Amino acid sequence: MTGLTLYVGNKNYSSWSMRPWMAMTTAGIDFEDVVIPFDFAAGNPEIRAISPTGRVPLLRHGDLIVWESLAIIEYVAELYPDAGLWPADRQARARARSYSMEMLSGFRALRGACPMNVRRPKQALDVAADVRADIARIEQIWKQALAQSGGPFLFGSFSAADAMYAPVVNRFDVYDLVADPESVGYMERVKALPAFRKWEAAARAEPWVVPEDEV
Ligand SMILES: N[C@@H](CCC(=O)N[C@@H](CS)C(=O)NCC(=O)O)C(=O)O
Repeated sequence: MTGLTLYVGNKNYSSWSMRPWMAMTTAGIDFEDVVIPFDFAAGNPEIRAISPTGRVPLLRHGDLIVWESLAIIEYVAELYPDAGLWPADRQARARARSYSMEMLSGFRALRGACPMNVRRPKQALDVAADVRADIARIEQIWKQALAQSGGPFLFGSFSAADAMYAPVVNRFDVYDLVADPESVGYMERVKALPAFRKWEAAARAEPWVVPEDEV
């Protein structure tokens, strides 16, 4: 056991939790996975008790706690430098971080209109122009990265950048938002990853329904 515990929210809805979970699982890093469901009406006192922001994901390593999805990924990448969480090439690594930061700080229209909802039956959603603009930028990112690396993932082999976009794969899929064969092909490769399938199976088995996230 590595002594790492990752606290995550509902696997059906918690897109921020999915990111470090996917990165660590796909990199083969052993960790304890603790689900603390959130509840939009009341908040969950269990989350507030452990997290300075009242949010998950949160990583515990001995006395240390690390919060914010990307900070968790960075910490784990430092702990396991050979796990390949970031691309080995410095320029590729810088681009992977730029794309990851774009995800962390942007795409608010898409995130607001189309919450991650793993078990949502696929049904097309009419979306506004600002959501379309977010979708177009993400497809551009994927296209550029795949062209430069040659695929199959954004930087060749699976990296933290793919983990940061994994919840978008669910959104594009269940709200039927993209048709470009390159985007769809990338999404199929992400969806086929054992880690993605494991997260999906756990999400489907959850009893909790968050009405605000059911669009
Ligand atoms: N910027 C944060 C966002 C974390 C976040 O918003 N987490 C949501 C779940 S996806 C949460 O904990 N919500 C708690 C609540 O709504 O009670 C990160 O990247 O980790």
